[in-house]
Amino acid sequence: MLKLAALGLIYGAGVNAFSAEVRQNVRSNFGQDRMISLPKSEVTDTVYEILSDFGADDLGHQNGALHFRLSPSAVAQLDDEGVAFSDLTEEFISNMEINLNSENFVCTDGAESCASSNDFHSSYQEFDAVHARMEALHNANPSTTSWVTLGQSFEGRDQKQLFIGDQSLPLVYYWCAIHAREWITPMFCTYMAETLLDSNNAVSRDLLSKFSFVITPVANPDGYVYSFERDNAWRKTRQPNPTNSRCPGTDPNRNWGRGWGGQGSSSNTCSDTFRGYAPFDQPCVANLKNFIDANANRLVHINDVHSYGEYWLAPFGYTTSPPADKARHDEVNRAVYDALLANSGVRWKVGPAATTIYVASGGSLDYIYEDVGVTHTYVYEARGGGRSGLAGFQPPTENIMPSNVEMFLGLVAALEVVEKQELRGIVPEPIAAPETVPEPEEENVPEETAEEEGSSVTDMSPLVGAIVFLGMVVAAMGAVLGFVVFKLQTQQKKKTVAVKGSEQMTHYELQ
Ligand code: 0X9
Ligand code: ZN
Repeated sequence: MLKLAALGLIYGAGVNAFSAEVRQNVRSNFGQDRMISLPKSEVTDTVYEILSDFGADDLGHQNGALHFRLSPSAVAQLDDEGVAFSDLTEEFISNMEINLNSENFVCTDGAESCASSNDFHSSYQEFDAVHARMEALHNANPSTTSWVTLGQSFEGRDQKQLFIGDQSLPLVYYWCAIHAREWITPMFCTYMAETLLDSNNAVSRDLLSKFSFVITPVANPDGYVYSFERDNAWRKTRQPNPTNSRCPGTDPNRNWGRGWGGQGSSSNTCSDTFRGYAPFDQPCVANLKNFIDANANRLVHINDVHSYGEYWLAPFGYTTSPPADKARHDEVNRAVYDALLANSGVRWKVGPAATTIYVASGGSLDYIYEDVGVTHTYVYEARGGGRSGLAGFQPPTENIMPSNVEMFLGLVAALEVVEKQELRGIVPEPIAAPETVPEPEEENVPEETAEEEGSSVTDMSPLVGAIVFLGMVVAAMGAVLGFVVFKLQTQQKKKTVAVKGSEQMTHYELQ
């Protein structure tokens, strides 16, 4: 708690508006704080309480370890408990600072100019520039898109959505930056919209014959703006907490209704995982919820895009019990894993959130999967962090385009399975526990498959394109009918199957 006041001073010191200097001030002053790496296995309830009570700054997670910034007193408390943690390397920490101070790290040319630049994906982009980019896409594609306001954030900013495609088709919803500091995510949301609207891209044309899309590029507008103007490590919303004027904000991924208040969320207003006073008491979360509730019968795939660590996470997040649809999730997980491995040789970690990273309650995953009944609900965690020499939620900007491209490839792979399962009704057999997942053979990994920076998803050949087109016409007709029938069949069945004692670890954590 003491530390929180100190942090407030560090972050608040003389900082009024966004500038390179501000970012530098914010991040380069760690004071006495320690940056530590804590193995997932060490995060017991007691440890979580300590981290929560001392308002530890959650710095993300990677390779089975959680990263925190801690005050000396919190460190002493962990020592007393005999917790085994290590310091993050100097290199890891210095990468964070170097990145933030590098030239053109954030586009500062003004929203319109940033938005219309060919170099849009070469810098991180502020809130207005992201929205201007999406609006321009709508203006260029007025008949196939709409750019609408989902609702307002606590501070009155618009939370917006771009609808793409024929809205009578099953709907796919992606949103980005529900966590403010995850700057690489709106870059993906904008890239996703651009790629889907690229009429020269046969893959996108195929997707748009089967699905419609909606994209919210900045789901937590107040936090996002604050992270550029005041504190690039800010994660939460900005809504004040009446019980503690020193620590505003709620973790919008602990504020959803399913399992709210449970493990992996905090009642401490100062914590980065403060859950709020009640489910959905954050307008930006309630707006998402209301939209999802209202469109439950046409949503077939939802992704709440985060960073960092290169993960694709499925339900559940609040319990390690496997969900009823585990076999369906596993088929999607495997497809995403294979696509990303083939692209770059990187083994993304995929699987249920609770067993793949950590148990966390009140996240979007569980509410949407269990309460709303959208089977294919996932969390994407973009690249960043120490892996590949990168650091933090805002890795060097050279990563933006490769990140965009790889995540779009994952999306395409996921939708191929979603289409098979949800539109054509072909579902995998449940797999008996304990499940064994074959490790992909190294020789199957193409050596030179990394996407060129700036390239888009590979187009199909004209011949394949013609065949696909014919297939599409037939498929599109069948898809709508098949989907309606399928939804009716499955709407009622989304309930937890708590297979107690079977810890089905089906994430491919292969390093
Ligand atoms: O903790 C989160 O909200 C997500 N990770 S992040 O580093 N971007 O904050 C992961 C959410 C996955 N869901 C659960 N584990 N419940
Ligand atoms: Zn996040």
